Amino acid sequence: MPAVANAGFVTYELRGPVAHIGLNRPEKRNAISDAFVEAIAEVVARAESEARAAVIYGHGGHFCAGLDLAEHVTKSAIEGVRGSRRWHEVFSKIEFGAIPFVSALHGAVVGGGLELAASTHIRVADRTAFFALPEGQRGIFVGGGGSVRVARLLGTARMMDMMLTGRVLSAEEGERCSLVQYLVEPGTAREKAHELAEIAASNAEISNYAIIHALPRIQDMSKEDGLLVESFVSAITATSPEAEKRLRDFLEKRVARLRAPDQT
Ligand code: 1HE
Repeated sequence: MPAVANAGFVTYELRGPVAHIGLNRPEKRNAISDAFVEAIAEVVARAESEARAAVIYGHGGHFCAGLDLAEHVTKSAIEGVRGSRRWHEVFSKIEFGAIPFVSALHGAVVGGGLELAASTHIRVADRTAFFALPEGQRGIFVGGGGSVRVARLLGTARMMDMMLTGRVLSAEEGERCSLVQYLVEPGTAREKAHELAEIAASNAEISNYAIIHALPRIQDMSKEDGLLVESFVSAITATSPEAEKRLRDFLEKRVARLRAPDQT
């Protein structure tokens, strides 16, 4: 039986090498309060210590309605800054931690919910998912890393439109705009996310670490700096004992060959 824990706002379950983190405040559409952020931080740390990949999903009808607006209404500017910086820390632990995270999205993926999803490495949406950044309508601004991460996924022009006009993107539009890498039938996002997380979990740990840490950073570098860093990361991963074993497994025909998707 998998270990299941409930840290208040989240459920936690280990399924083989994959930790499942469930946002669990469905009566408030998984809106993220300060205490909720801390619960996420706790289970993310736990997942990193005992799993090789993780899935984040939402209990109830929606993935996440973003920032808890009721709590935010009473905050001063400096409390807002501190709160936003804490979201940055926790979401950066997801983006730049030790293991790959896959988010399984359905229903509302809005505001801070989209920012959370954007900090994961792979996003799987079912066809009920919709995406919005209603910060303009609420009189606020993104504060969970959206101007950095969501803008990089969508491009500034699309994000500008969503923020200024409150435009809601359907799941299909989200896929077309590169917000999500997978689009699946309703109710199947978590299983698909698990399947992908299991595959990622079977990679060499050093490769996953290099992919998670080097790939996004290289995008922020100049072309020449990026190419140099790539060579070093490539050489370090390729000379690990695990790489040697995996390369031999391929050369000595012990592992399956790649095939076109329709031939598998
Ligand atoms: C909330 C929140 C919330 C729901 N904070 N309480 N996010 C938003 O602007 C999205 C606001 N939420 C919605 O548009 C809708 O609630 C949903 C589309 C997500 C779901 O609709 P629905 O009809 O299923 O639920 P509901 O009736 O609107 O909400 C159920 C309850 O959840 C209700 O509380 P109740 O006490 O009346 O039962 C809602 O008030 C509550 N609820 N969403 C607080 N977000 C780090 S900066 C990030 C900035 C942002 O994230 S801005 C975007 C905020």
